[in-house]
Amino acid sequence: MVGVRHTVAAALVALAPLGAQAQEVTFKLVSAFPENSNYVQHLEAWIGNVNSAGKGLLQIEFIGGPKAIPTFEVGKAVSNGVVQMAMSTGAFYTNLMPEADALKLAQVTAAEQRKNGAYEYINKVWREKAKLVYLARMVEHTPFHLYLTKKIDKPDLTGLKIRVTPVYRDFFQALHATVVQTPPGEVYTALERGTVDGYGWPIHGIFDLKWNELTKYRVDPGFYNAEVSIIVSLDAYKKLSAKQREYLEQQGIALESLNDRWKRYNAEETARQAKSGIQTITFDAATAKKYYDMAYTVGWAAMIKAAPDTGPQLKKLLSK
Ligand code: 173
Repeated sequence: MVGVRHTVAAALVALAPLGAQAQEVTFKLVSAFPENSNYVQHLEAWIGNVNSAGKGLLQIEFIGGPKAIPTFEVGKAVSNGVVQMAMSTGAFYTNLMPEADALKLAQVTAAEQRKNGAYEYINKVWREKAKLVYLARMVEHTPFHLYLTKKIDKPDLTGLKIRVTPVYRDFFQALHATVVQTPPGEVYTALERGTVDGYGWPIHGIFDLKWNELTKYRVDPGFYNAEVSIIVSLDAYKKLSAKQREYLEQQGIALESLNDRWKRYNAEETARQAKSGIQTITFDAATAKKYYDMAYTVGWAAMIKAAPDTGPQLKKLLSK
């Protein structure tokens, strides 16, 4: 009799997480970008919303930026479940799979990606290859630029040392730059010491870490589409109840739906750069087009070479 009661009790305990009484779960989240960046401000506002509406269901605990986990190790930490979530860009976790860096090449919006099968395909690849759930894109509508401390008059970076991440590496190398990879947190020092003569970065955010103090020129046009997203450990995600998963996905969509904000912010940041004395370097129309097209040609060629099995499908789904 005692044995039977024991078995019933054990069965009930085992079933509990599946029922409506699932316990509140707290996910630790790390940022691959420094804490004093606009991205982290935007992130913290979102976490506030998630936590206030998610009482008793799901909470996110922000544990910090690259001081907690170095930028280029964040992807691995989420994949392994050391933390359950991160805000990162794909370029920071190409050590898990080359595909991570493909999202910068998107010419269709995140909203469109949810409709045309791209979001689904990204999730298939992210889950199978990196044990990551790709929850939501929180930065788009944002070109990258080349910023310089020295003037150029044509798109030839011969003799220049440029700070990169995987985002820019192949393109700047194709323009004959010597490339040096650093996380965002090391750009200021690299500029200050003259280790680099310039860097790749989106149109926004150069004031966050004071790089404006050391930047003389921005090269136009911009290229690609800066991507910052929320990724989740697949193992941790699988342990959530259906209700918790649904809540997290809903909150991801809510975050993604704010992305038009970047259009306004980018216009403000462009004006702020001009006001602070950063000069723009432009090329004639034909050269500018060649520069811009080359970014995509080189970017997709490198992606398809590194990921021949998935690169072509990513290209099809993300290109216009
Ligand atoms: O560090 C970087 O320059 C980088 O790769 C990146 C990607 C997306 C947004 C901001 C920076």
